[in-house]
Amino acid sequence: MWSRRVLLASLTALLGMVSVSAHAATIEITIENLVFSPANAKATVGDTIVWINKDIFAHTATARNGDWDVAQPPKKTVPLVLRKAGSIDYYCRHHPNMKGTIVVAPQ
Ligand SMILES: [Cu+2]
Repeated sequence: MWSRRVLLASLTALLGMVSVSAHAATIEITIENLVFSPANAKATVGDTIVWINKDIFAHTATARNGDWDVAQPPKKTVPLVLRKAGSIDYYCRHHPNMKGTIVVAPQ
């Protein structure tokens, strides 16, 4: 039979796992034919954005407010952990017509 202490320890471990997974989502944004898709994404501080560049061109994901500037080599997947909340407009420095927005909610 399980003692109350063992039961409590198991429950705490279980809750810890649940809260970790609830706070660390990964959001994929594909770059294909010079388009970010989806162009509008929602995330929470601590989440990871993963850009998947399917093009044969180099791109960037450059925040207009200067928060981040992420190089996107051709045919590569590049992650970024979001550290600050806000509505962040970004674009590609090589192709300024490429635009996206990530709305980052506080944790
Ligand atoms: Cu580009």
